[in-house]
Amino acid sequence: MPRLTVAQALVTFLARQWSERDGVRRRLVPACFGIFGHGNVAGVGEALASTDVDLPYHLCRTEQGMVHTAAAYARMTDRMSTLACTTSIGPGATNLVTGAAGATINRLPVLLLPGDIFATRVANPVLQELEDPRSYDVSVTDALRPVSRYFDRINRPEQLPAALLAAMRVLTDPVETGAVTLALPQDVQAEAYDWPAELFAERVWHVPRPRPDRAAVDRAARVVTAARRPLLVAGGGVVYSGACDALRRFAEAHGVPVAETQAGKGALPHDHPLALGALGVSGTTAANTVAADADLVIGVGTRYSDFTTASGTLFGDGARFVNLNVTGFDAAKLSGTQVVGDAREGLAALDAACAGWATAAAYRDEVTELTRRWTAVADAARRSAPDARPTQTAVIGAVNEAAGPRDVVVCAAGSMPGDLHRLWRGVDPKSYHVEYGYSCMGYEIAGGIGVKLAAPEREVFVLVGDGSYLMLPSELVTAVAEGVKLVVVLVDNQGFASIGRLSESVGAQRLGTAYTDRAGDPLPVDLGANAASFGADLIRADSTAQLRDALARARASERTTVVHVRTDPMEAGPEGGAWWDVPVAEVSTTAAARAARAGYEAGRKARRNHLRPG
Ligand SMILES: Cc1ncc(C[n+]2csc(CCOP(=O)(O)OP(=O)(O)O)c2C)c(N)n1
Ligand SMILES: [Mg+2]
Repeated sequence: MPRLTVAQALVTFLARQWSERDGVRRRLVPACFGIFGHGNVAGVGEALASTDVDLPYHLCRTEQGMVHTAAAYARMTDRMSTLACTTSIGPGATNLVTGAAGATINRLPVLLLPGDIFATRVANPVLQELEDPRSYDVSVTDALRPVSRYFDRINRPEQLPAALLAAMRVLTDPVETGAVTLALPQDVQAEAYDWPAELFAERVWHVPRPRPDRAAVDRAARVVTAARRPLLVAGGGVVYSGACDALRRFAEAHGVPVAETQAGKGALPHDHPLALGALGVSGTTAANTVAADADLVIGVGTRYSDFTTASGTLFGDGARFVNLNVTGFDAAKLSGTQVVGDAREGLAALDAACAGWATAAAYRDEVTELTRRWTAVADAARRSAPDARPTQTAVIGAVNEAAGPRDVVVCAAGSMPGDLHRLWRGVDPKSYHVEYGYSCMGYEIAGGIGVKLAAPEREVFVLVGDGSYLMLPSELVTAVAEGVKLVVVLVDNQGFASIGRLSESVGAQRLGTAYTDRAGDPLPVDLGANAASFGADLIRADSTAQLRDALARARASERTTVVHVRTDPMEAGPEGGAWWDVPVAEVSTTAAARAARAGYEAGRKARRNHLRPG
């Protein structure tokens, strides 16, 4: 019966957890990120310092950032591995909420270990305690409940073993995974207990590949083989399941074109004859045209966000849906025929059940022609003259060309995710890492750290807007301190190009979307100098030729390098013509808003119910 504190037991346990799928074993929680305060320094902090186990500690600069880092790490490992995040009580704990929501929405495992107020309550109110007059049972960590897929508060040592097992199960369950929170009252963390030795045995969490029900596959095959204009929508689940080869086999055997969501991008190599590329609001004309006329949508591993369905306007009234998803919750969407199971297993089963069926050559020729037309548009957008200031889409073209096929591009918010979705060309799904479930400004650098830690052999290009940079630049210091090499391309357009454009389209007149002083003049702010002051190497690029040179140097360097490039916020890249539902003021004193409202009402008429029984 080893006698350890709760925190020492926790750390010892975590160092002995493994995940396994397809015979590949890896550490489930190989490292811990954190920031210490009075709520965890004597508990988890002491345990990490004194316990002789393999659980390296990394100091981050913001709690939100470390959750993004953990989520990115999990995404990069196809959810087989994640990082633990330890915080103090109070603001350290609540700083986790945004990252936790992002992880849960993106269905990515992260393990959060916030400190909490005394379980004994003898010292309360402690520094940073909420003090809810209705109940002393409430603490700020309760804010993590709705954004956690498992939440527990360890009020007694005896509660720890069952909570740990439950936490590991949720982290490794593809159906339930997301943020897992174990709130740790600061007195309990330091309390000693005689633990059963079995708690610390090595444990392997087998990540299942649930096979879909035979009858469900047969039902789906009947729907699929009746289709003439099918479209397969590949979501993130295809990538996490390692189903890209199965997807390609299915598409080729049956002549089904494939469009991709943000998380599914790269499921097929960009130059595959059946690859339509990006779908939806951030999609291409090719994918969106095929979607509009599709009589069947086969959604694989997608949650059908509004960006994918163009807020319910993308697919026609006559479209039927077959949804293959590991979660019944997603499979049931749009009233689809449900196939609940692992994407790889499900695609193989559906492939066999559809044997002998294929689309007509004329349909595939249409796909080829639409793709050819979009590619010409994209080619033009990805270029700009060598001595000219690059457009944002030319920045993307330059980064894409500077990056090797296995290098990774990371982005999350602003106008770049849409341009990237449409214009980035990759052959490896792991080379495209755009967080677009939560589209959280500030994810970029922190996420880049997680990507690089999970795949140190790859170069990581973080594309970050000036707005997103200002939200969480501090994680650049973490990258420098931890020796995690990033190439950060800081695309500075002096404000919010994305929201500026959106603001104009809804009649809000770009209010508050440009970084200027009260008089409307440019600010004396130098973000490049800011990055250099954090210890990153800085290269400024004022022309496309300089940008190409800067990217090559940054890639070759061993140090984190920021390439600072200025762009024009009024320049927009080519779009795919899909609608997005952002409700416009129903009454307004301005003509701009009234005109926008008329456009909005016309737009929403195209929304379909998609209630036809699957
Ligand atoms: C944390 C957070 N706050 C607000 C938003 C809403 N939002 C989306 S994009 C954006 C502006 C992003 O600015 P920048 O990074 O400079 O990119 P740009 O739009 O200029 O391309 C804002 C405010 C968000 N996505 N995340
Ligand atoms: Mg900007």
